[in-house]
Amino acid sequence: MIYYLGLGANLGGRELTLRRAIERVKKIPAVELKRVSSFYESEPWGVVNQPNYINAAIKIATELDPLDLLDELQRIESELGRVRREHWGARTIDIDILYGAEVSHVRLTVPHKFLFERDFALIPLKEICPTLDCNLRGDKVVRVPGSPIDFKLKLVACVDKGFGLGKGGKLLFRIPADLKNFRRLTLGHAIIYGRKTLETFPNQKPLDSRRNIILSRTLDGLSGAQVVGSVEELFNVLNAAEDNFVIGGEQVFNELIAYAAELFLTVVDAKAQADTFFPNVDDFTLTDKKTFDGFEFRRYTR
Ligand code: A4P
Ligand code: MG
Repeated sequence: MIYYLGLGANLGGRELTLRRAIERVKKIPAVELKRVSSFYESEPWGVVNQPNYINAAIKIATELDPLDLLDELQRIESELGRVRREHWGARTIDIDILYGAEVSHVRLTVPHKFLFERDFALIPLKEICPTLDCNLRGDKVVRVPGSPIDFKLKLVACVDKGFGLGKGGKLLFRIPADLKNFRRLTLGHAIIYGRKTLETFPNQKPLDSRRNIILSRTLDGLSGAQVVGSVEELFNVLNAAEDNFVIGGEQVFNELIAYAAELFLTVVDAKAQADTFFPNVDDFTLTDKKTFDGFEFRRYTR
């Protein structure tokens, strides 16, 4: 089942709270985070004497019963709220189920009962659900920086026909034209990868002429690379003005694909015995394809 959630914060570090809430939704078992909107600022709707809000929408796929999903979202609200209550004395995050399979229950109504009266909810929702049919009221809702999608992450991988990535800690293929293309794409930019991918590099050393960022909970530090222990930390060190390439492996792709703007896939016309796979790309559109003998370069965008 697909659901679109609306998030809002109006106290404290609003952008950070939203990013944390999104990461927590991503970690709910049986929930797959598919897509994240930009962040938008607006004046409080329906209430006065409150600071401005920042709102966002996210798309998830889940097998959870919608009431169990609501329980999980309320748990996240109280976890993030509880930390803040000491400082601010108020709840600082709202997570509503905006849209998706219809629900009519005393605890839950989907679509959200005020969805179509609130531009602050509709504008981010429409960004990630372009087929939504709605009329805006013309309220002032301004796109602001701070969303993880601002980093325009680009995922790069070489896969087989079944989107297999590797086997036994090694890449499936070493195609000179693909390696050349990878170098051309990433040179001079930031590359983000996991510890297992580091181990596939020559001498297990960071790659030259690129800003190397390793996402790892276990690695302490490494010369020639910056190690970050979480996605939250990654977003604190990334620069939205830079090109940020995510280069693997499976776990890192799974962590970051929902935040990605583009995918660059080399698809080899062969079927290998892979044990790691690139995530599902259903939420992207194939926008460019160049076919060569035995492989093709594909570019997907949102
Ligand atoms: N509930 C029923 N349907 C839903 C649904 N689709 N999603 C029930 C989530 N919850 C749903 O919500 C109260 C009860 O609604 C829940 O226990 C659930 O069983 P709550 O979040 O505990 O309380 P609340 O925040 O007072 O209600 P609500 O409706 O979420 O608040 P609002 O209406 O979202 O108001 N202005 C701007 N610009 N941006 C904002 O984000 N937000 C609010 C909060 C006011 N003004 C705003 C914004
Ligand atoms: Mg709510």
